[in-house]
Amino acid sequence: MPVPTYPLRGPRRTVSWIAAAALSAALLVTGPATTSAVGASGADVSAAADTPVRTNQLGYLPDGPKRATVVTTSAAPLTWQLKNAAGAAVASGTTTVRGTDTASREATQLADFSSYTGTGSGFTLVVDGRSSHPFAIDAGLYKALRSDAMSFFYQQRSGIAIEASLAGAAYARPAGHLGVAPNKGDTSVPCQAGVCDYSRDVRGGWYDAGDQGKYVVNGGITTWLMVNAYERAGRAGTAAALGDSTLRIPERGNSVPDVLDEARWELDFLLRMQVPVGRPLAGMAFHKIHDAAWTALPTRPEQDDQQRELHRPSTAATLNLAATAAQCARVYAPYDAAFAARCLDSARRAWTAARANPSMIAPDSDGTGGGAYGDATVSDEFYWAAAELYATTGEAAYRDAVTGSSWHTSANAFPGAGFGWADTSALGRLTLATVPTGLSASDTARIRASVTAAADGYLSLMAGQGYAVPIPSTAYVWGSNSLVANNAVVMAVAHDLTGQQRYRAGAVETLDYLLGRNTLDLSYVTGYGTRSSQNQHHRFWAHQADASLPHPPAGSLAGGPNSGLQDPVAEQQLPGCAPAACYIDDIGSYSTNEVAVNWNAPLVWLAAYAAEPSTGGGGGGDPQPGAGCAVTYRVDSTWTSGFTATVTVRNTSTTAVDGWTLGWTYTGGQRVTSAWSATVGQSGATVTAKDAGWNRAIAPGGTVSFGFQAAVTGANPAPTAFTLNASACG
Ligand code: 9MR
Ligand code: 9MR
Repeated sequence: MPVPTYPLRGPRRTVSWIAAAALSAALLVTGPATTSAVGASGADVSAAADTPVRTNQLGYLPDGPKRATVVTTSAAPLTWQLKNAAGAAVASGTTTVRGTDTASREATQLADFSSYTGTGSGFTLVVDGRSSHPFAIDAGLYKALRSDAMSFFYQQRSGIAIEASLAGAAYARPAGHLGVAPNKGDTSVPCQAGVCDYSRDVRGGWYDAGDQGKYVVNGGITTWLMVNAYERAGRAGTAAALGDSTLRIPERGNSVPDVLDEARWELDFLLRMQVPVGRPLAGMAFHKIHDAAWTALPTRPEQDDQQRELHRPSTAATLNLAATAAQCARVYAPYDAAFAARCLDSARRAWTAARANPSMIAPDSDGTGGGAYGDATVSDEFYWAAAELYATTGEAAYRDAVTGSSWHTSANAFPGAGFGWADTSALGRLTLATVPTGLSASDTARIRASVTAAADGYLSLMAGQGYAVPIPSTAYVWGSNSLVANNAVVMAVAHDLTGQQRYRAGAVETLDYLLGRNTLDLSYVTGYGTRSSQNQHHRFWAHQADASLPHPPAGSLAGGPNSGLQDPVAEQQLPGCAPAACYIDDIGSYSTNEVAVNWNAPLVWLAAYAAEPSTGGGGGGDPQPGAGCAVTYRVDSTWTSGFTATVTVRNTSTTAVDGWTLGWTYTGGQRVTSAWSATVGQSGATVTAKDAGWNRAIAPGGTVSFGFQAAVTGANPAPTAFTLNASACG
């Protein structure tokens, strides 16, 4: 539903949300696919850091945090200068000494130039005579990444030719694993000996990573994140940016949001992985399908001649299917009711089968020819699946499974290191926090508070580090970049729930780390930044191993530093590395430098989030003399007897606001019951919201948001007018 924006006074009309969203959708696809030669700048990314002034190499959002880390032996603060493309200083200040950073073992200082809100490209930050890489300050910074990070999924598709017109000539390839020799899959795949005596058509889906295995467990979290990005955008009023014809995929123009088309490629595969009715263990999901033996590097998908095999069903895979199929039933219903019904039927059968077979554990030892994805603890997967089934159906049996799970009240539902394919309780929590359910208001409030508490934990982790990374120094494990990104997703949801800018700042600042503000002075996203990863472990994007093959396409996220050094290249090249430095951009280092669907998925989520206007409500633009203020009123979630909403006040004048009171009238009998970030009172139908003190100031062009919960019976009409008592707003 579009978010209405109400201009309060002054000649300037605020851009309506629909127009702004349509504009960003139109800008998303800009002709031919991005095929820009990765590393064409000639930058030698194998070298150590180029500059001690570490920034997000892509750049910064005008209204976002703008911080850089400076590595220096100086014990005293240093002067920083922000220079524009012409080399003129446009801002300056003094760094803050941070001391030694545990994860990188570097002495760091912090330069904060957040107060600069000018825009352009070619900015540099200069400290102590050293210059950062050039970067942009631009509200549209993340639009291309949103589209490229999604294209990664299209290009990972199994069972379909990758078209030059969509991916670029270098990335085109014939379909892999459609039963055409030398492929021995995936249209009729037998089980491993002793598992089943029939074959299944398990074509489609995405290849997991640099290998061409397809794993239900990892497909689950990946699909969930992608579909969640769309469901979340619907609440934020920004879904159009992920709508039809926004991506470079074959389904453009079919009237279904492109992000859902892409996710459906995997969902169709996940449904095929379910043991059919009438067979032993019907309803369970096979854990995975992959080659009998590891293929060599490189191996193009269509040239893989290994036998493909189904591995035994597991409880974890079955619950991943139940969770994502239940989410599918909810989110796809408006676009394809029959598909949604199929998803729900599959989800229910999976749930029932998992309950009947609760301890079919996939072992860590099953790692020949494909990854193991072993997971001995499945209570968190039960919780996640129950949450999705409950949010979709509202049925008591699923509610009881939610409230009866130890994960419903556990303080560890958001793991300190970050959620991941084996730790899925957070996914259940995020759904229950954001999708209206019949849980009591107090239970919902408690779940929401657990999201913001987790986000506050990540913020404090960031504050304690030289590079503001939301993971502890002990969490640089295989795929650490995905833990970093997943924690940023939690902060972004906390922002959605509360409107509090510090959470948005945390999520956005986390992108700085991934895009170059780190000890290696390296962007882990191919093609983004002056120095970026380009030799990730992949059997087709294997340019480093075979010059006739391409590098990974722009928008591919490397797994990131892994202090475990779990491959021969890392073992040989990185002994003694500081945790955050245990990374090498070498195709052989699969434990630090692979790509994977579950790692690119939170990148998609975050890029979509960071690409949208910060209020989620359009408007914005430069402040105009004589203009007043604008108010955005947004209902975030509704349930039978209540709702929560976020109200944003934007100062569109050129004078700072110091203290504000906002009023409106309800026509539907709504009663505000609690509020955050403002003092809200109600007398009859009239509601009055006063700043909370700490947020009394609104800079020119700036915004302040507050939220509240209210009771309602029946219709919930939004207020049609606001009165604002604030100096600059007249
Ligand atoms: O190449 C594989 C990579 O995609 C996986 O992530 C990794 C871990 O499961 O294993 C891979 O590497 C194998 C390599 O290609 C050949 N030697 C055995 C390796 C598995 O231990
Ligand atoms: O992401 C997985 C990581 O958590 C594990 O530690 C690692 C070793 O088991 O495997 C990772 O997943 C790989 C999978 O096994 C095979 N395809 C590539 C995945 C990413 O490296």
